[in-house]
Amino acid sequence: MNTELNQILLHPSRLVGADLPAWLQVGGGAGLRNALAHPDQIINTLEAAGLGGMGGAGFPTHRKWQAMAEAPSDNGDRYIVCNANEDEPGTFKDCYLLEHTPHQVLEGALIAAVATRANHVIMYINPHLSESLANTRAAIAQWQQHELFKQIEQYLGKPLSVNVVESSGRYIGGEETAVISWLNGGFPFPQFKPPYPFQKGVAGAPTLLNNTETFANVPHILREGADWYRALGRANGVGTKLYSLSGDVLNPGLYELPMGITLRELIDVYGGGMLEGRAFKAVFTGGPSNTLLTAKDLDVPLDFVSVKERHSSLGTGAMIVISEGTSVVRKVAEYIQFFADNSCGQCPPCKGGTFQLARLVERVDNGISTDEDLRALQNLVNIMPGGGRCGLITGAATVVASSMRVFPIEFGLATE
Ligand code: L3W
Repeated sequence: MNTELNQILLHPSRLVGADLPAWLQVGGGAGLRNALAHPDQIINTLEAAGLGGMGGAGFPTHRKWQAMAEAPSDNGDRYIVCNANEDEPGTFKDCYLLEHTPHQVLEGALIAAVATRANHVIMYINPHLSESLANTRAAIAQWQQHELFKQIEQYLGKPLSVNVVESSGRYIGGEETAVISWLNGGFPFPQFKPPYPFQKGVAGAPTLLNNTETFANVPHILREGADWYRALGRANGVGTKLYSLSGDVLNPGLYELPMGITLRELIDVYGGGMLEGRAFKAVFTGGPSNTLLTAKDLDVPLDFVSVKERHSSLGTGAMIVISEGTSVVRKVAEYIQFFADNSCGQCPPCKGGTFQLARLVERVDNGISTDEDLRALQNLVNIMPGGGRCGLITGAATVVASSMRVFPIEFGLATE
């Protein structure tokens, strides 16, 4: 058996579903107990562990939690939000966690409540994920009957509410300020930052919003310690990462592996290699809104720092592999159409820009693009980045710019 696969979050013994006694038998609850014993040490431990946000940005978790812990609240209310909107192409990890091991996610969110003295926890879940919703609801009810939950309330000096809120099911509803908009009763429109959620979040109160996978790591770090967690990683990575592997590989699927394994190892050892007879061509990273990785990047360690050094991004850990013979233009046309359809429409450069990108890439794919179309595409990808309230516009431009640069012939661009 490969001991590096599914060691922590997806360890088979921990996939117990909504069964709290079973979770407590496999080490569950120990992290929360340690957190309650030394609440002032929680954030330091996360800093020493080097945990980063798993929703795509890799932002240091301890910095976000510290900002939240220090944020004043007018009426004493403070919110934790676990983001399980998960709707981007190629990412399928958060739904798996909530379906198969909801207690570890909830324990992480409860530890966050202790660390930042929050009295509300909201599990924000995509309504399409029916099993995740059902198991999370069942798991919450179980925690609420447990003595550890009462200890948290004693520590806080007030009741702790834990609720599931179904998101709108829209892609854009996963962006953190759009989450806040929805939870405050509006359409999930992203907003300019600052203010960050810790400054003005749900009901105007300080709010800590993390991805589901980020919370799932926390109980283990609090149970086993920061050094243990760091040592699990390779290269610039710490801990483990859930990689959503899809596309032209023999064994697509969800793999928990040391953060920092190479792209080659992920594809060849865990993905079983490329589909028979196919050669590797490129990877869209989740996303898919980043610079493409190509054959020269096969030995890049898949951690936030190393992938950034290649001018791309690890993103959510989604790796969509394509092979020689697969049209990059066709794939890009599909993703850009997705972004155009999902642009919320608040920012004209995004709504118009993604619409034009989709139209032009489709023309390239249909073999009817003109030189003028290609110049328009080039111009758009230059002017669009940063032109909206959220990252959608930048992601869409980045993936087109990158594919034009790496595969100019497929776009009908002359090469030198
Ligand atoms: C405290 C400060 N907190 C920033 C927080 C901020 C946020 C996090 C990351 O991007 C990425 C993007 C997509 N004090 C802070 C602070 N923060 N400064 O840190 O910040 P930012 O702005 O990079 O966050 P973001 O806009 O959430 C996320 C990539 O993820 N992505 C997107 C996935 C989309 C979905 C979806 O919509 N369902 O999952 C995928 O890879 O490209 O790079 O929390 O508040 N001084």
